[in-house]
Amino acid sequence: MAYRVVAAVLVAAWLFPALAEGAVRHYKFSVVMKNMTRLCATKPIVTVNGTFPGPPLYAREDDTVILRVVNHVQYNVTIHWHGVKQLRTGWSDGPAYVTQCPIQPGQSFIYNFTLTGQRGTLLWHAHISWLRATVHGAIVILPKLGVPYPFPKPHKDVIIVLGEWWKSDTEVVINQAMQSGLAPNVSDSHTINGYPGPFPNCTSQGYTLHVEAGKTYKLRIINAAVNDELFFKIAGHNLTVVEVDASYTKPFTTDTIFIGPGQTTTAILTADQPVGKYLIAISPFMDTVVAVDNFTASGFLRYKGTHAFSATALTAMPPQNATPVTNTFTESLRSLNSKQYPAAVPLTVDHSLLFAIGVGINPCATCVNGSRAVADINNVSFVLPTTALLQAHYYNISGIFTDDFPGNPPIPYNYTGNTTTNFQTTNGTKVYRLAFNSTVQVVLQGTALLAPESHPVHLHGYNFFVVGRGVGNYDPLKDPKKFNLVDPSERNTVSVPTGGWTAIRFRADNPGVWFLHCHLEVHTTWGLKMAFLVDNGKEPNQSILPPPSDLPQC
Ligand SMILES: *[C@@H]1O[C@H](CO)[C@@H](O)[C@H](O)[C@H]1NC(C)=O
Ligand SMILES: *[C@@H]1O[C@H](CO)[C@@H](O)[C@H](O)[C@H]1NC(C)=O
Ligand SMILES: *[C@@H]1O[C@H](CO)[C@@H](O)[C@H](O)[C@H]1NC(C)=O
Ligand SMILES: *[C@@H]1O[C@H](CO)[C@@H](O)[C@H](O)[C@H]1NC(C)=O
Ligand SMILES: *[C@@H]1O[C@H](CO)[C@@H](O)[C@H](O)[C@H]1NC(C)=O
Ligand SMILES: *[C@@H]1O[C@H](CO)[C@@H](O)[C@H](O)[C@H]1NC(C)=O
Ligand SMILES: *[C@@H]1O[C@H](CO)[C@@H](O)[C@H](O)[C@H]1NC(C)=O
Ligand SMILES: *[C@@H]1O[C@H](CO)[C@@H](O)[C@H](O)[C@H]1NC(C)=O
Ligand SMILES: *[C@@H]1O[C@H](CO)[C@@H](O)[C@H](O)[C@H]1NC(C)=O
Ligand SMILES: *[C@@H]1O[C@H](CO)[C@@H](O)[C@H](O)[C@H]1NC(C)=O
Ligand SMILES: *[C@@H]1O[C@H](CO)[C@@H](O)[C@H](O)[C@H]1NC(C)=O
Ligand SMILES: *[C@@H]1O[C@H](CO)[C@@H](O)[C@H](O)[C@H]1NC(C)=O
Ligand SMILES: [Cu+2]
Repeated sequence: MAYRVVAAVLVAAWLFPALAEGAVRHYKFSVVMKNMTRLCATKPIVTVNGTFPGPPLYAREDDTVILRVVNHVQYNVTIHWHGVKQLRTGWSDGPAYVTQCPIQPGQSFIYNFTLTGQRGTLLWHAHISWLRATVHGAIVILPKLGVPYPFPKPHKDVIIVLGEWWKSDTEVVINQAMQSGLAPNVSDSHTINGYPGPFPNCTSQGYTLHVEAGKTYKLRIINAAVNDELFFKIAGHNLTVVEVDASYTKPFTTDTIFIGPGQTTTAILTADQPVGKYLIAISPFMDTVVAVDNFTASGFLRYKGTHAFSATALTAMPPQNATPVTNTFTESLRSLNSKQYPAAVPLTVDHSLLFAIGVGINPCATCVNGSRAVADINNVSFVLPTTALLQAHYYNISGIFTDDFPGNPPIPYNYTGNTTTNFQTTNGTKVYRLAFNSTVQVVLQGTALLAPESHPVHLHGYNFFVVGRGVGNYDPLKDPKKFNLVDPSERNTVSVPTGGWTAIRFRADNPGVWFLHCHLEVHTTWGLKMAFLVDNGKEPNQSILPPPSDLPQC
């Protein structure tokens, strides 16, 4: 296995020697307020360059991106390049108070990173408070020049960004919830490339995808929603999934895409149906009692030559609680694992961790019910520091964090049972320390305290392999026997099933401080987050680079 990996790398280097060095791409993102009308109401929103979704970022594998963010709004801002591995460039990762202090009003910061070993679709988004609701956009990583896709090249590339829209200001929504201790209001609609489609009592625009019969389209589908896992469907058409989270997959065909916040799915659409108009729709997945925005956003797939008044072919969305649809989709995902793109799954494990993840309740004298909703990993509700963790680590500043994050729940219990104890969590700013190049397995175990819920968990700085998943409690004796260590899906965000578990593996070969958190923003806000601190290796090219001179200070 190891020999095959080395051989493939050597062959690639021999075939494409002149292309090892990428180009430099310069970008500027201006963060500005913009009045935007949706659902027949207008409000000012934070944007990049005045657009919603924001501008796409295009680059090739091996390119270096030099991207200057200028903050013209009254909020602190940071931007995260979601899924970009940031090898040794943690300073450019973006989560506020983890890898950097915020870019304050009137300030700017240059993000500087190289796209290594990844190709496909990712997303960028603000990573502070709830600004990512409107500050997000696509990242498209094209293959190196001359390197083909491992599938027939489609006629056209199409970016499809899914989002969520609140009529209220989203900063007010989350601030209100943090004061009351209650769950934040759900959004008023979902959006497809910024548009909700028909809305009750509002003639609202919908997104239209124009196609020509006989042609193929590469849909780069991105879930940039704040709190909702979504189903995506196009009436009358199947989709062939070829890549998720900028990793090629074995192609498989489905009529429904299941996609969590922070995830991306690239799928090929063939315009093989009679000329006409077909509904594109997204609806939420929620298989427990938690409130969710139940609005189905819609748009059209429109063939060239469609008559102006032709009827739209409709489609039935899966029921909101369609767990089997999510299982079928998730279990169909496999790494391509070809000679050129091998799946480097760690076969041994240096750190075997069990993270119990869920929501709880803590007392709060000033809150509406005398208590507040919280979320945690292994009973720790993570509290962000006031200096970035990476700076504290790099400059050896003590008192900012401790490196005693628990690798297991402090008191084992029936995680998916109906226990009524253990609701309370502790506060902490704790990291889990890893030696350079050690291998890690994390079993993400959903808990059923309050309500069990599906959590799309995101790791910064790495892709991981999803080696196993199941319902109920993880069984450390039986379940590893069923792990897929050959071609498991490789990604940066995985949906842990409601009342179940997911096992991931990665090799800690990127030094720095790397955030791990639920990508439902409400749970992140409540504390379902932690960080890995990965020490430098011994070789000079195994150390984090020095911080950029314009790194914002707290
Ligand atoms: C954003 O706007 C600035 C001008 O304010 C412009 O220089 C820059 O090229 C724009 N960026 C993109 C990605 O369109
Ligand atoms: C939004 O519209 C309001 C009311 O017309 C106006 O006062 C405000 O300046 C506008 N904001 C922006 C960013 O254009
Ligand atoms: C980007 O980072 C590289 C080192 O990784 C450095 O050589 C280069 O000067 C940086 N560019 C800018 C514009 O900061
Ligand atoms: C949230 O919903 C409650 C109840 O409907 C409402 O009173 C409140 O104004 C809403 N908050 C925001 C920020 O929209
Ligand atoms: C739509 O408008 C009608 C008539 O004004 C009203 O009765 C109905 O409650 C409205 N529906 C919604 C969802 O606002
Ligand atoms: C979609 O795929 C399913 C299962 O392979 C097949 O039964 C169906 O006919 C396909 N539909 C279209 C429109 O190609
Ligand atoms: C969506 O939720 C609202 C409020 O809970 C409810 O009144 C409405 O019937 C729901 N709509 C659908 C389509 O389920
Ligand atoms: C955990 O609780 C569930 C639900 O009550 C129950 O079905 C299961 O048997 C329990 N597991 C253990 C190990 O006690
Ligand atoms: C937990 O579930 C068991 C079996 O379903 C039931 O007998 C018991 O009453 C439940 N306990 C609580 C606290 O709901
Ligand atoms: C935990 O941290 C939160 C801030 O994130 C704070 O409001 C709360 O008082 C803290 N609780 C305790 C027990 O320290
Ligand atoms: C990491 O460890 C693996 C397995 O021991 C080894 O093959 C690899 O060369 C190491 N990588 C680095 C960068 O040290
Ligand atoms: C912006 O960030 C700075 C540095 O962390 C902090 O002192 C300030 O309070 C923040 N401002 C707001 C409005 O949160
Ligand atoms: Cu969550």
